[in-house]
Amino acid sequence: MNISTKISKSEELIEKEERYGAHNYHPLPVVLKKGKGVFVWDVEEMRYYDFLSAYSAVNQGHGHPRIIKALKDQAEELTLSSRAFYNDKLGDFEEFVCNLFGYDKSLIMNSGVEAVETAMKLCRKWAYQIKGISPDQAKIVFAEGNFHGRTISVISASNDESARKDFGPFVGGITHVPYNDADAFEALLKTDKNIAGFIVEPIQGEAGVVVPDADYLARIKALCQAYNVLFIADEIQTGIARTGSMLASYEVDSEEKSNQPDILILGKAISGGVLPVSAVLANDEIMLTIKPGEHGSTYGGNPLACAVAREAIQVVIDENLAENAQKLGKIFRAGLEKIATKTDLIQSVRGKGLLNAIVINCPEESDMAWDICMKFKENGLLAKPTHGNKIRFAPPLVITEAQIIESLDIIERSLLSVA
Ligand code: IF1
Repeated sequence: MNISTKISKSEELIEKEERYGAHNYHPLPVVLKKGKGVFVWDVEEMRYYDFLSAYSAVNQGHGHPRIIKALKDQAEELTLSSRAFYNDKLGDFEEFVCNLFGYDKSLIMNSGVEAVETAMKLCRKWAYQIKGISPDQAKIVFAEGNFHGRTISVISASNDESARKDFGPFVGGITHVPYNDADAFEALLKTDKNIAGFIVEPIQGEAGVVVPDADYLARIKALCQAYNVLFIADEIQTGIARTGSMLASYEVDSEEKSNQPDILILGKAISGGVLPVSAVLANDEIMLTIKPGEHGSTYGGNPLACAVAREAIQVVIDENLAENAQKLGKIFRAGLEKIATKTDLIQSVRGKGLLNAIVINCPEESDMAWDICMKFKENGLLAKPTHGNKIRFAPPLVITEAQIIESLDIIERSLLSVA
């Protein structure tokens, strides 16, 4: 027998990535080749429920026919113009997102971290040109435990050692306050006149789905207004219906838009997991501080991205995915709570809409959460541990009630079999 026939296709492909790819990830050992709706298939044709949704980028489900059609149609016409010229899709998309989210202007980029970086640059421009902070003195506040991406400037705002170690020196003008502590933020504002903005996730994703107090964002917004500081929400992970409403920070279709950030950052699901598209939204006073030639990106605002993202957001609206996430999220958390009564493995259940997590009853360094995810995989469901002992559950928002029930059954069987 030929020795190579003993190695599965998955093993072969995993070895290849190991051999030729940088070792900057530690993936679960499953090699995916196809996705449709809430399901993905590996190269051995095994089908799984996708409970990661590419970190909440695939809210509309894999291979959504309308988004794929938009991709194909636009690919036949024009994919990239650069911003040296106008293209016929950018203005339509900008108008659409400005009207939907309630801002004067939008700035379209590619990856999420680029949008965060854009927001930081905007915040600094505004600080010097409008607020009147002395040159190079502006500070941006971040919450402890944040995750906003991987560039040097953005990891400068991280306090996660694994994201920072040996990547210094870091960018200055950054200060921290504890998450979900408006008093600490107020104390800082009282003592430091050079604070320009506060960048915060409405729910902390990477930290293991940390949901703040119900009045937290309202207090942050009020403090920002009182001290003339920009309230900047990173909704890259929480936005686009994930947590049961279009955005986690404010109701986009209400008149008041209470808690509306001064700068809104979007990414991931605005393109339904098809290609990287991100967006920063703000009113003129802020956005027009950046002038021609001062910021941009070759692919930012390309017509392919705009056509895809326009359709991907419309799908979320037309299919009532926010409502579905809210309704099924409640059923899902209730199901997890019920499972928690049958095993000691679940320490707590938390989340909002279809962004949820369980905290496993073990130390952060333990392999338990990983072993549980391997068991989920064996039983046909994919999820990934975060921060050691937490497992995030974030299926595509097109999931049905029957599929949620079946997924809960897989989760229960898996947990009871490792217990
Ligand atoms: C990875 C977590 C999720 C984000 C928020 C900006 C970005 C992200 C709130 C940057 C990205 C990702 C990237 C992914 C892991 C991940 C993640 F586990 F780290 F927390 F989603 F849950 N702001 N989140 O969550 O966006 O530049 O990646 O497009 O592989 O690092 P990006």
